[in-house]
Amino acid sequence: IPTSSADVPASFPADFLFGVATSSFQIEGATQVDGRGESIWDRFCRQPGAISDGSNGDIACEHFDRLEQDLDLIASLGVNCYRFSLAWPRIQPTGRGEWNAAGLGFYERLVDGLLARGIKPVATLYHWDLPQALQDQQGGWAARDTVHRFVDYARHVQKYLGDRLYALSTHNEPWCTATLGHDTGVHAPGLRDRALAAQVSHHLLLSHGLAMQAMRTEGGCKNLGIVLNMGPSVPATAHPADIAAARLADAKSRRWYSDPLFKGEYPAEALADLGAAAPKIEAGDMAAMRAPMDHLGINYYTRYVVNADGKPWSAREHGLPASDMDWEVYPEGLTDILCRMHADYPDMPPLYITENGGAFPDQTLVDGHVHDLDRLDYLRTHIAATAEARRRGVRVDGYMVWSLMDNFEWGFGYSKRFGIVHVDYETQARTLKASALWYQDLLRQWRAQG
Ligand code: PNW
Repeated sequence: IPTSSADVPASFPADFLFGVATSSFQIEGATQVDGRGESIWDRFCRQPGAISDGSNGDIACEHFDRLEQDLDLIASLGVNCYRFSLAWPRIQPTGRGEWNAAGLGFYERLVDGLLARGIKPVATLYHWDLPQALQDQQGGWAARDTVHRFVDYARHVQKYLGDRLYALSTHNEPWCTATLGHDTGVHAPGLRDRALAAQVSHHLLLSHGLAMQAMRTEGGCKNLGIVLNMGPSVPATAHPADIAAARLADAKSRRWYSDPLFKGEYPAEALADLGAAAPKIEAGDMAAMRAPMDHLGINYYTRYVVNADGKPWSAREHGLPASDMDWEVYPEGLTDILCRMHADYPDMPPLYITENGGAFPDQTLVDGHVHDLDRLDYLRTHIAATAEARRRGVRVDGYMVWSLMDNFEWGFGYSKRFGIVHVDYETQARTLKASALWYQDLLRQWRAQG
């Protein structure tokens, strides 16, 4: 096992956040326990063909029933923070009205268990598991009323849990909810309508801004923000058409979300591209989205190579290193995107890398160890890329590996493994992979010099 390069631990201050990340639907299971309501992902999984291996989240990693064991597992890694999400339908089964104390109780046990182990809880309110009732009754995020339902939910969590959370983010990757959920249809609720997706993105950003306001007033957690997925969009060739396409792709995916947050406007070229499919915006919406934030979470996996003809670009076909998702392994892209955000938005709060990691096929050897040297190398080079951005003056205050353990990878079911801990889905046994042992060792070295 290659050891961490000596200079990397020295690039991170003693108060840097080093953690691992998960989300509720991907690990919890127990979807019908303690009054949890149905979520749009429970329903989507039952749609034939929606999930490549035909699986669902009913059992997942049984994290709900293995909470104490998993808390010990997290602590054994030596991380100082843990990023997780709360399942809205556990806390409010139908997304309106009645609160389910037993549901919130689970997250209280999780948070208290982290604090008892000296680990900072970093929570996300919405990592895609919308109460199905809101979808059925009003079309979910397509309806403006869902914005207000989310604000109520955010206020409730802030009131009962906020003072115990180190950081609280509203949404995880609103681009995925809007585009994958409502335009390409590969995520729940599985719709394909470009105009609808644009309206959903507007409601997500608005719900973020209004929830920020409500949570400030409520008091509790004072470190509030949002999590966006991004990577550099680069032209496939030097042809002007490809260059223009890459610029537009960047405006439609990254700046569509970050411009409203920090400039109070949508990028003009993206609005022009949408034309009649542009969202309906009411007076005051853009100002609300710009609510001051205390952190911005960035999820980085790869760069995006863009062709003018819109054809998907395969890293593998180009002979480039790629993960099991066919996402190019490109650590420089992380430094680039962090520097780009720093340059674009002078008022930006401190950044956390809230997700970074890779799916790689399982390599279990006879001795029972998982020698995931590809993942180990991915993490090593991306942590070095984070150090490089810091060296160039970008304020990055945290880094969290996606993921703590193998889990339900959305449309791919259990066929893609992102964990630094291996999960045997027959026995639910957890085994630290080589990447986890390496991360443990890196954190040991980093603590030793602090
Ligand atoms: C993120 N894309 O999802 C999510 O936050 C995680 O829940 C997920 O497990 C992880 O990344 C790995 O996929 C994404 O198609 C899903 O560009 C798809 C895309 C990006 C992020």
